[in-house]
Amino acid sequence: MTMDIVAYLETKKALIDQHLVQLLKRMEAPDRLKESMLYSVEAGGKRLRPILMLAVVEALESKTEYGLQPASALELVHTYSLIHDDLPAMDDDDLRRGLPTNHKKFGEATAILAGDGLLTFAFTCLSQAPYIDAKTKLWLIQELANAAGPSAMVGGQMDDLEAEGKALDLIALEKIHQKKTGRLLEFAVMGGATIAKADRSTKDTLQLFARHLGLAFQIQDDILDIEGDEAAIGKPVGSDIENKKNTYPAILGIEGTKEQLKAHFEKALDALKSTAIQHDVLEGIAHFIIERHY
Ligand code: GRG
Repeated sequence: MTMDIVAYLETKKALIDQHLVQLLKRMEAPDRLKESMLYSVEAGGKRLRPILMLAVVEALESKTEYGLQPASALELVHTYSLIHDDLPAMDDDDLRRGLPTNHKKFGEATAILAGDGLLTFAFTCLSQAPYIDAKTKLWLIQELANAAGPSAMVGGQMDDLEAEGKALDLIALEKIHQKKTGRLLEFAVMGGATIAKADRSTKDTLQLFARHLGLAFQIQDDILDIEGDEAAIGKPVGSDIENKKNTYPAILGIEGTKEQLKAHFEKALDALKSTAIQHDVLEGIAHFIIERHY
């Protein structure tokens, strides 16, 4: 990974962080709810999804600012999913991003409302996104709702809960991940392509890139659970296995998992390189995703 991509990620993260805080500070809400929503948004995170959206907008030679509000809306949805995923009724986690989880800090009721608030406010932000024409806005609203909703992220979470303790095969596991985490990453890429008004064939190729990248992201997440730095990812190493979760290493072993990671990464890059678009930054982000330690 070159220093250039590290600098790119830092610059874009700062831009998104600033925009997110500005949106939330201007939002009308009871003080405690706002504080709780801001707590999780300001707790950090890599901002991979919004950065990916901005990188696609830029790779297609459109303007960064066109993507900023939709990218922020996407991060709000992601943050809501983390708050709810950490709740006692779900993963029951005490730490997230190295800090106490939202419910540990504010209590369960406020954490549930903070998640609800972030999810709904994301759509307020999207509907008010500047520079975006009405047709594109409608597409973004529909697709973000689909990617986050019962047929994708929320449905994938349900499938995952129901699969706990059962032995899944690779196809079933991939299907869950595609729904649970893949579709939101795919929205980052396809949202960026739609904002930048990419043609059909570029969109189709970018979709292939996004699907392989999404699986590579999830596989790396599973590898980090086994090999990762506990302090950096904020959950005990190996906790997914102890909790009888279905993971790539549980099905394929660690070496098989690494082979799958490589295969999806290479397919993602092949797709990217087959388009005529500027691919250096997107390639750098793909490298970051599979080489990350947190
Ligand atoms: C709606 C309750 C509910 C859940 C949706 C996406 C999801 C299901 C839950 C998130 C929990 C989780 C740990 C999923 C595994 C992969 C993942 C999404 C990791 C976190 O994403 P990163 O690495 O996190 O982008 P940061 O902190 O950088 O934003």
